[in-house]
Parts: sequence; structure tokens; C-alpha cells
Amino acid sequence: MKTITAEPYAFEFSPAETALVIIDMQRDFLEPGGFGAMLGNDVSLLRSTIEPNKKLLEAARKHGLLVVHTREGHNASLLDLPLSKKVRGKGQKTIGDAGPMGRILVRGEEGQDIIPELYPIAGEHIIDKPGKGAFYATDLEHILRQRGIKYLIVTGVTTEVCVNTTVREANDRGFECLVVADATGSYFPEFQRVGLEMIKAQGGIFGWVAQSAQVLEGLQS
Ligand code: C5J
Repeated sequence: MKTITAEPYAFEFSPAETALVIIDMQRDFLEPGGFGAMLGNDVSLLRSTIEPNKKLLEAARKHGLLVVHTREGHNASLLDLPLSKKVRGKGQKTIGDAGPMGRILVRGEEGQDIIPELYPIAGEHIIDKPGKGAFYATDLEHILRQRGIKYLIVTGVTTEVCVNTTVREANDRGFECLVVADATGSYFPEFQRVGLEMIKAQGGIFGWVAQSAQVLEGLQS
């Protein structure tokens, strides 16, 4: 077993039973003209997460962790897009409409893909998810169980939406989750802080929180 210095206490894990789960590091959330910007957000606020994710991805590859990337998005037919999600926000443009990076949040379009800095390599799994949680309407749980995974190191965007939803889903399924603070990001600094607090409060009610440097140190140890 290896140990990562974390809050509320040390996170113990075995690399062979651990997956790095990178949530929705997509152009639609991190680059101008995508879904995040369409909702009125300053997407530059998420860009500080790229470097820590690069380092974690490199380390995960080196130490043989299972790597899972997720992408929020919908089928080109939009048949998997609830009307509630399509119209929420009453924006001029919504999911499925044409944007500068293709149809917004639609699978196969440029904007829906993972940013080039963190692009998956052969052997890494990509989960396309229609919801905020990565377990909803996907084969993620099946893949993790098949590989004997018990521990998840979770990164990505946004902290209070897809990261938190996924960690809560994982926690209810018995996975031990560690969320990497500087490798997760929010358009709202307050939500970033509180989103992490909610995970580690009450003795780690949903899991653990650490910085990427602590995760890297734990992996090396
Ligand atoms: C959002 C996500 N914020 N990946 N998606 O709509 O957090």
C-alpha cells in the first residue's frame, strides 16, 4: 500500500487497484466559444488545472494506474438530451446548436473533445456521459469492477458540478475517492473552496482532498 498526505487524514491505496479519473477536461469547458462560455462563464479560470493534470497523467502512466477520461456530451440525434437540460438557462444558443467549435456539447464535435494537452493515449478509457455524474448511463462502474479498482484519484472540471456528482456516485458504490484540489477547477472561486470542503468534511463523508504535489509524492514513495 502507498500513502498520500491528504485531508481529513492520510489516503492509503494500492496502485494496481487505483484509477485516475479525469473529469470533462474538454474544449467546451476550457476554451472560448464552448458550452462553459455559452453559459456566461470566464473559461480562463479553469486553465490553471491543466498543468497539475498533465503531471498527474504522466505519473499515472508511469506507475501503471488505470486512466479514465470522461467527456460530457450528447449523441448527434440529441435523443439522449433531456428537454430540461436543452432549455435550462434560456440561452440564445443551447446544447446541439452550432458554435465555433462545432455543435455545442455534441459527441464527435471538436468542442466536445478533450483538450490537446491531456489527450488520451492508446489503452486509456474514454467515457462519454450524457449527465453530470460519470456513472449515470455509462459503463464506468462495469469497467472499474472488471479491473478490480477500489480507489479513485479524481480531477477535472467543474468541482461543484461533474466532479462532485461523480464522487458522490462513486462513494455510494463503495469506491474510495481522493479529489486533487489544484487539478480541479470551478468558474466560481467560492464554489471551488466549498466544493472541496464538502468532500472532506465530517471525517471525509465523500472522500479525501490533497494537492497534486502530495499525490505525486505518494505515487513515488
Ligand atoms: C458542467 C461539468 N458544469 N463538467 N459540467 O455543466 O461540470
